[in-house]
Amino acid sequence: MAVSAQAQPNIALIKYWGKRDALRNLPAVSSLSVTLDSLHSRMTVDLDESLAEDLLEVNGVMRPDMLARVTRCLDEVCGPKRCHAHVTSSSNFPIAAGLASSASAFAALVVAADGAVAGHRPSGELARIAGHASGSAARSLFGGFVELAAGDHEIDVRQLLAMDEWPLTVLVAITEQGPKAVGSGEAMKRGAASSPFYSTWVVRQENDMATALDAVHARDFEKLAAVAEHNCLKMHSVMWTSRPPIVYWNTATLDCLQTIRELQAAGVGVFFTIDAGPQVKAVCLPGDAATVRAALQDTPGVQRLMESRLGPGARLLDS
Ligand code: 2P0
Repeated sequence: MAVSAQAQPNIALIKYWGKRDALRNLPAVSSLSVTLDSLHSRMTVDLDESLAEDLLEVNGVMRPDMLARVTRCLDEVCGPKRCHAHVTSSSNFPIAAGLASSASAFAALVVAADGAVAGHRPSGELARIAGHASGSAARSLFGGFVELAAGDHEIDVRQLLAMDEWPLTVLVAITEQGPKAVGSGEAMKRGAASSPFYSTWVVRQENDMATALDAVHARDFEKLAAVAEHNCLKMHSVMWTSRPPIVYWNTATLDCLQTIRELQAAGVGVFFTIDAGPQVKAVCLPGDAATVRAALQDTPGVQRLMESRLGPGARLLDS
């Protein structure tokens, strides 16, 4: 029987960048994110005894090149003796472009696969399994504000606030639609091996996490804004100082930052964050979202804007 699940991407406000253990895909640092609502990935897992191999279809196209990670993840959820699966995936936003498509895809995959074997695992356990496939996917198992605590041997993921406990709006300014030149796994490896800032990045992360956790619990937007922007720029400093350097930004990325600085100076409740890609995410107080939207729409190089409230975690869909 085919089982389907849906998950939304999450946007890290305190970033995951670097691995403690590449084999088990354990993050070097803790992270904090918000799960989105209107962007989503849907995954259907059909375990089928008549299949001779796993099949993966992404947005209507067979993708054998993306199959290995999916197969490993299915083995972990369903056990190595499972029959082969036909996996169908669709997303309503560009994939591999710094919009956390692997987060929503693998979060949806573990939930659908667990449903296919009636595993009934708790979300925390599914988060760990999703994290082995893609570090950020672990956070999309939960909605609202999510903390991922990186331990020496495992991760612990939990919801800090549900989506309606501190409603915020996220605007995503798309400045380039194509897939990125360097994947984040390779970029993290390069940063750890060659950036002189990497060790400082890792050491300082717990301070940023503590500040952000305080800000979230106090619903202190300005405090969260300051630490999130600082953390984002530190992560990009590690990328820029990697050898060879990794610069995901384009001129429109910088223009968006300038727009957000001008809005902040005018008292608008907004801050930016940028992931492994050129898109700018503007996190806004809901009452200010229309003003931010208008300003970003007028910013040169912005091709498209997507808007989302905070959303729930990964879940099964009725089949
Ligand atoms: C994050 N990113 O915290 C950071 C910020 C991108 C920039 O997690 O290698 O695709 O699969 O564990 O989860 C993107 O990395 O990396 C990411 P893998 P993933 O959202």
